Amino acid sequence: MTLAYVGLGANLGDREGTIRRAVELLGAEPGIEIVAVSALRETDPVGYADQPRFLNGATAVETELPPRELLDRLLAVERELGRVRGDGPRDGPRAIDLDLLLFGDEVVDLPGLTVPHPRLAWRRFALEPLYELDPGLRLPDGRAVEPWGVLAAQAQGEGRMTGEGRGQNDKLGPLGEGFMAGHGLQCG
Ligand code: PH2
Ligand code: MG
Ligand code: MG
Repeated sequence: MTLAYVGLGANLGDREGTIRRAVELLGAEPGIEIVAVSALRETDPVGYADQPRFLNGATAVETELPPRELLDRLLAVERELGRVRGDGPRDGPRAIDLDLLLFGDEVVDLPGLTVPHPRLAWRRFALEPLYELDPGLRLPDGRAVEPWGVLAAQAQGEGRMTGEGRGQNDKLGPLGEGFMAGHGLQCG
């Protein structure tokens, strides 16, 4: 069994209703058990600004499935709830978005599936609910999942525009004390 974390997001239609339904459907899948669901919060769109505000959260799931199959289940639930891929801009509006953020302490690098999620460390809307679910949570490389690192990154001008995880920043999140210390900042 693996404890995995799935990011929950929506910015079209009945956002909360769709997210709640997604968690229900996920928990009804064989081999997936919902352990906890974070609070849902309103967040400003990141990456593609000209769209409605999101509702974001995260859920912790226990699963027997390998990561690829868990991802397939996430995509199936997205489809069942009306998500159509391939239309609209990248990072644009969506009725439901289920992202595999963490899969135990495994590092996964497969075509179409990178875990930890490559942009996790830059996304406060994903880090905050993870931190809420487990303030002691760590990435496979040992860094703590602490949302305030992102704030520091944005203050350094590395956030929204260039730090969204594209290119050079893909594997370099601003997480944790190491980052904070490296930027002359203190946690707390
Ligand atoms: N998801 C994106 C792009 N931008 N911004 C917020 N606030 N929340 C999201 O879930 C989100 C986003 C791509 O999946
Ligand atoms: Mg997403
Ligand atoms: Mg997604």
